[in-house]
Amino acid sequence: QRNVSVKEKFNGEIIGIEPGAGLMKKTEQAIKDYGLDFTLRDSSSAGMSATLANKIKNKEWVIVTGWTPHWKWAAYDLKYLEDPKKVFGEEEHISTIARKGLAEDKPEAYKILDNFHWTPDDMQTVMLDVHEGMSPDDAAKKWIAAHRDKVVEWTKDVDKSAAAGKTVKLGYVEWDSEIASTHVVKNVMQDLGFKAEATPVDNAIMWQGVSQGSFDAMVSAWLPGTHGDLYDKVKDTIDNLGPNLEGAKIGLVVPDYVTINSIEELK
Ligand code: PBE
Repeated sequence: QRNVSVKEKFNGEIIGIEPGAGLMKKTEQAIKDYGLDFTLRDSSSAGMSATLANKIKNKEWVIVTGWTPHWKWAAYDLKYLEDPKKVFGEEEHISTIARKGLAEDKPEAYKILDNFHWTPDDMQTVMLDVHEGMSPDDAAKKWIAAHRDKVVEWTKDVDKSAAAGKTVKLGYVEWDSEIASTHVVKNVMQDLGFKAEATPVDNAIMWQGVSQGSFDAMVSAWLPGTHGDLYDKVKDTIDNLGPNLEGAKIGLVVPDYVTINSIEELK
């Protein structure tokens, strides 16, 4: 019997997500830099998760474009493939970005955005509830109710009378992690009386929207690597409020039962 190659075990493919994601560009780069004969499949965050679930059910080999924080780490035994060339970078953080002028126009909204800061565990809790069927708003409300101390920190200097009825437009992409963070911030703002809206868009449009002022802010900037190219394009026309979460990561992810450990072994 013929030995099945590593490439064949994975069907020669890597299961991707939305085409505009930073992770997709980094994966194309990894295919080049490591000289891999693999095809990166466009999908969506939900499609990637569905394929991962199916493959794991059948104990088949699969590679997905993956990241942390994400509920999949709580649901399955998974590992990142080592990346000795560091194409996917090392530790990432998620930053909050506002449009220029927001601090002057809506200082109370700006304060909340500037104070917003939580942990990978916090984010994963909200993501898991959404994964298990809760609506993003309900999962956000549940987290807010259970973490009053943090919310009080974020909102401590906010003058409610100045917030009442003011619109705040948040842009985000429908990645599980950003569905979680954006809905938490939106609900915190709504609880204070803001008319906060969260609009899902493509990654490039999210960055452009904040830079051109059609969005007030976003809490979804993965830096320094994942969105580094998008950030460089607009860094002079936005207001970077700094990290809202540390300890994020991106890379190629496989189930634990896959017996290779490094991207090098895909050759
Ligand atoms: N992600 C989740 C995004 C950023 C947040 C890692 C899928 C991306 O690759 O752009």
